[in-house]
Amino acid sequence: MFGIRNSVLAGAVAVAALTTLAGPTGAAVATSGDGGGGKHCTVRPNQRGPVCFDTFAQAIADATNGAVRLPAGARTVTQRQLDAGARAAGLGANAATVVAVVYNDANFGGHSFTFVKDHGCDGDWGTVEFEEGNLRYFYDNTGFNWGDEIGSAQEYAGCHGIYYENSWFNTRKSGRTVEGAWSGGWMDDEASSIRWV
Ligand SMILES: [Ca+2]
Ligand SMILES: [Ca+2]
Repeated sequence: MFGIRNSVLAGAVAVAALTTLAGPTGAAVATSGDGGGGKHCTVRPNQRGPVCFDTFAQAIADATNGAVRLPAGARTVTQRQLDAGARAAGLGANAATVVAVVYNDANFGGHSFTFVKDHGCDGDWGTVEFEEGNLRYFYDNTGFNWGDEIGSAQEYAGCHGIYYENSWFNTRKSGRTVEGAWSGGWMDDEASSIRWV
């Protein structure tokens, strides 16, 4: 995969729509941000911890090694945008792959966290591709942590999320789950662990 890490890609500020650039060589540029104060984070498989940005567009640019540039105010990304960016950048199947984005508000607002893995899911819900056992471990630059905070979620790369009310996928006692992309409802501010199958 491409070795550019921690690039702050701010080209999206000047882009009115999804733009696919020739390569993932975006230069680091400071931006004015949206006042988010680093509440849009991502973590790639080769990173020890999350990196956070002022805007969701910046987080997606980092998550995709600069391949996907969203409008500065974007709050969501589509699989089509991710695929187009990867194709234009010549990224292969083993490139960083966005598998899910979670938001702390319903309808994809507020803080966001973009989960990036080195491949997608296989379409077999009987096998677990990835899991996060305790969302409380995920912080952003504002001190916010994701335990009992997710309000909506999107999924990508063939992954199907199972969101657990309790940590470590515990469904005993009252522990419940919700599956697939979701927004609001009874799991709002309840999810403590996730598996992607
Ligand atoms: Ca699977
Ligand atoms: Ca919980």
